Amino acid sequence: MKQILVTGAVGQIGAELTTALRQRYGCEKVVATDIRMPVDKDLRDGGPFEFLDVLDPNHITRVMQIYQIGTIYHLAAVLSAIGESRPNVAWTINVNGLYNILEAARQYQCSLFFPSSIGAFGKLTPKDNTPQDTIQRPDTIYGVTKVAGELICDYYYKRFKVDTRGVRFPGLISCVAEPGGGTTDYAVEIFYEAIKHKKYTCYLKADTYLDMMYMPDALRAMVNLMEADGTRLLHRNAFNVTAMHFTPQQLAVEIRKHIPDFKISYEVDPVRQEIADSWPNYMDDSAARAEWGWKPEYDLEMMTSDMLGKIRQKIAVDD
Ligand code: AKB
Repeated sequence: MKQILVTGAVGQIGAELTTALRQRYGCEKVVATDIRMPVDKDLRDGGPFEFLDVLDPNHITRVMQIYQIGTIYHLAAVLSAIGESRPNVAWTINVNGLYNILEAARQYQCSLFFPSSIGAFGKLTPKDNTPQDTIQRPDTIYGVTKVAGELICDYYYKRFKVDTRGVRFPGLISCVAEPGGGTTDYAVEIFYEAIKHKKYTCYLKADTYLDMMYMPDALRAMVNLMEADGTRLLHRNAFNVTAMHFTPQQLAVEIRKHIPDFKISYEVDPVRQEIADSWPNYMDDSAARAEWGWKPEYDLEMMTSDMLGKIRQKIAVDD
């Protein structure tokens, strides 16, 4: 088996995916890369780590020449809310970075995983049971880059036979690396604040529905899709995948089952609220279920209980 390259390995998804891939395929098989050095010792020393700026094709070529890369998980990206404050950076990293990685995948005959997002939808998209194939007119630069990414991945498969695959992730909830600059980040922050201060001020309105997924399910989604029989894939890229959908108010009710005096208040951030209002309430992920057997394990109840337990342990160790 050839090696696996992970870009953005220090980010929210990358940190956990790198560990999961090393456990599954062996430490030396997984080359973690980022423009930031990992603070986490296991991530830094648990297998090869390379400094890699996806905007520099020479960097990418150097890493491809050192290692025998067969699969790339391209996770280096700017999220939705930060994208709105720095649209040029979002475009450059999300589009040019992906293009450079696709070119490397073409030249070195690698398969490629690219994460799209619920951000690829917009106000004109049906909000409930959002179909796999539907209107995509996003209003954010992040969404524009994700639609462009979905299309160029399809193009590289059709034109150059690069084995591109991907999903549209909902908000991801995890307790290892924190997200940064996303619209769905509240669903992670709330747990830390609930444990530390028993209160949380949410920047989205109480009744804002969004799709969400717990990180263990997201990791399985990526690995299962990349290991799936390619002949069964009709869509290949941008599969809708989801595990649960809830509002901030509903999440607070669930947390209160464990921390009865937890209080939530609301101070709406208009930028993030507008982004959230343009995204689906919940997606139809039947194509992913039919084509490669997608099935989530964690619902709201299981995720909440697991998050609270793990964050309590983490805080106790840090103290
Ligand atoms: C964000 O909020 O920007 C991301 C996403 C849903 O793509 N978590």
